[in-house]
Amino acid sequence: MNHRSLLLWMLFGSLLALAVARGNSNASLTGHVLGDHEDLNEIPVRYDDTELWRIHNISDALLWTVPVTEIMENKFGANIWKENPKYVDLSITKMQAKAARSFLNAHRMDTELLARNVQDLIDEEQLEGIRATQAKLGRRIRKASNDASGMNWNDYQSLETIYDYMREIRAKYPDICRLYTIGHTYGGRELKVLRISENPRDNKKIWIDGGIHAREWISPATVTFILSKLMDDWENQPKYIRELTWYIMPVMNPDGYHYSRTVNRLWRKNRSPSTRHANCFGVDLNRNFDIGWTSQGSSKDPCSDIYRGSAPNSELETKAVAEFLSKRKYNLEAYLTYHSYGQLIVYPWAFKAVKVKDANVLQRVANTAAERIIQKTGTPYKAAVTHEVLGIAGGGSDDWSRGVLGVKYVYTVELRDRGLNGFVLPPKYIKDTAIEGWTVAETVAQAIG
Ligand code: 0X9
Ligand code: ZN
Repeated sequence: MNHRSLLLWMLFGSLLALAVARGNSNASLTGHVLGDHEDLNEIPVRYDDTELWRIHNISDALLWTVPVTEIMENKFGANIWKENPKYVDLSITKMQAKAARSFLNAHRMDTELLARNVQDLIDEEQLEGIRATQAKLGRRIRKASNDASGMNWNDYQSLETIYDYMREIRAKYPDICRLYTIGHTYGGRELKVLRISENPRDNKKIWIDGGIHAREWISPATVTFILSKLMDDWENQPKYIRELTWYIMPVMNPDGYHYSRTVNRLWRKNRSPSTRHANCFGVDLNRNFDIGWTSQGSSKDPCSDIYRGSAPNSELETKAVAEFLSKRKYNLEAYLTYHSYGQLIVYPWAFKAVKVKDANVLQRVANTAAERIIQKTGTPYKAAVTHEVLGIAGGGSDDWSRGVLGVKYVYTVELRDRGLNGFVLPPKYIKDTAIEGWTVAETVAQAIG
């Protein structure tokens, strides 16, 4: 066998091992039976011959009421990655590219090519993760590490590893931890929240979630990292951290997360079926909360990536979180939700073009977080009111926690990057990005005081 084919075989072997590792079914998590549409029957979606574009100057087109994203989605089969008042990022097949480009040119919009082949981004992400994990395994054999869950931040982790890690933390610190199953998903997976508290009755509370959107893998990685930062050295944490009750939910959308890891890397929504369209699945959980639900920025179409659902709280995930938090709104001072991408720290409102009345306080705390991030990792984050930088959208968890529960410090953090890799952020950036997420949590905890 020559050198080249040996390399190819090694690559094939690695990918096979990964497929087995990543496909580790979640059935063992709850003993649930997989639904008939679920991943066991599905062939993984590939993004060969798919480009990543940024479309500039969309504001003129929107003024002329040309619904750019809708047209790109429905007419040219594009997958919208990011939409804001300045630009739209999307992936589109090479086959559709020519027609789409002439449509955009006709409406005076420019396209910038961000990546030539999305599948390459996905493959590189996978390979890098495998290599990093193997390097760690090598070290582990020598060091005989005792972390049972196998949790680490060299690569993105499965739902099973994340849940095992939560159990491990609970087992290590039983006096201050409580692990809740706050509900189940359509696919039967558990919705898990870990509470950390020395005084649950009197402490002020902070809630942190991740993984609302399936493909934003850096989000659960960051939220689990926040958990590790808290717990690895709990006794030596400053008072303003130890005197809070922390609620941590790393994955609000476990069905979507698992689906994104096994079938379609770019999946965004949950996986509940639609009664209207046999072939369309999923609701955008960040459009399903009961605030400004019918406002702009979400869709009535079950096939859309920003489908708002059949009613507010129609989804099991939304309902479980809303019920859990509504019962605990007393002393709830902060609601932090981690997404990607864009490097933004944004605060309400999103459902209307108005700022909350204490916007200056929220802006100040967010600025402090952004300054500290620059000092730590050198990454620029922009702090702003949501509707200004991301456009108007109803049904978001952030607006709901402020508008319905009255939480003061409400932030959505859009983690790295700014579009170079988008959702497919190479694993080598996980740790620094997670430090950035942790810095926001630390700064908000300090502001609560
Ligand atoms: O659109 C979203 O839900 C978030 N952006 S993402 O690209 N991660 O999907 C931003 C959420 C901001 N808040 C609300 N729209 N309420
Ligand atoms: Zn998101």
